Amino acid sequence: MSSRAREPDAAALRVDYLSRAELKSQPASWWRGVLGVVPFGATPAPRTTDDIPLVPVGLEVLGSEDLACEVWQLDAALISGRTGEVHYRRGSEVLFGHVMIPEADFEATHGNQAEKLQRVTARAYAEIFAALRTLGCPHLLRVWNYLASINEEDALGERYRQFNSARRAAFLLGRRAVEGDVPAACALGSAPGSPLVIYFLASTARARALENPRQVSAYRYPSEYGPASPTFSRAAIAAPTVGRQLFISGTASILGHESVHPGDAAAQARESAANVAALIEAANAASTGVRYSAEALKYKVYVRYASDFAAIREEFSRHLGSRHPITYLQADICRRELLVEIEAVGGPDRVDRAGRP
Ligand code: 3EB
Repeated sequence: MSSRAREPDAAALRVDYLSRAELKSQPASWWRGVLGVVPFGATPAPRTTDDIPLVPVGLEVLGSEDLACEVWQLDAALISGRTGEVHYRRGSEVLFGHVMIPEADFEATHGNQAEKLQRVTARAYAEIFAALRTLGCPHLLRVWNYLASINEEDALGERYRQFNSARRAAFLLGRRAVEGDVPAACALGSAPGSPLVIYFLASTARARALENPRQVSAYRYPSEYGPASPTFSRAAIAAPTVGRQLFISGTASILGHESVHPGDAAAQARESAANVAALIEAANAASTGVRYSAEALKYKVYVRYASDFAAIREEFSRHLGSRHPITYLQADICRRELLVEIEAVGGPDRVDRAGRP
């Protein structure tokens, strides 16, 4: 027996992608259930009531702006607040938060000017971990990282690699795992001079981390990709109390640990879609009583060059299904040869009664 319903005891966390016009037309009663809004695109951010987090990532939208605003919602009584640098809004089991710190705040007064990305990253993660401790919501489920000029090199090396060193050190300092039980994540490049922006979902219950059998775990990447491995899992399944949503991390054209199909955006999109399929299969193998499918997920795609947008969209329409919401954004990907990256989130599309506790 199965039904389309969510589990009856779960406060349903969900995401929707709306246009600015749709956002503007919502009544106050709707806004009460909003955890946070991430408005992509160049036009001015929509006004939210003052206490709903609005995350200014600042990436450009490619194609239609109909799905430009990412809106996280929870069917529960929500409260907002700020602790340290973290703005948040939460229900009893789930918290949405963000930090935004300009690198200019960390202009070295002495020593190496290039250290500022590492210092700002250390500070942002220390703020997040302190907030999660204070708020009693310790388990990071999903983290979105946006940093300026991600592929630029300075005296300390490529900025993404510097970010990885600082992120891993911050996890260790916060007494957190750096392998295995680590959050799903993505890390994308924003425009030069943009602040470091991190937003995240955390919960009172531990998520289940998943890896992709087609890829080496990112936390075990060899040192040719930088002195410290990235700290993220390939996907995470939220606890039953949150609704068992599947969060697929930023997923690119990587097999093993190597980038494949350099210079071919369409082939990279196909390989990324195959990696997403492998993760859905891994999620189903790890779950009893629920079933995930590509059709029930919502997607965000990051495209390095706008000139590849049409070819990439064509591939994802074919491999994921054209009926499904995909928001396309222009962003730099964390390895220079990668032209596209895709992430996904969604609840199980089938809950078997037998699987319920
Ligand atoms: C990769 O698989 C591509 O550093 O948080 C994907 C997802 C990527 C997350 C991160 C990086 C991150 O290595 C890049």
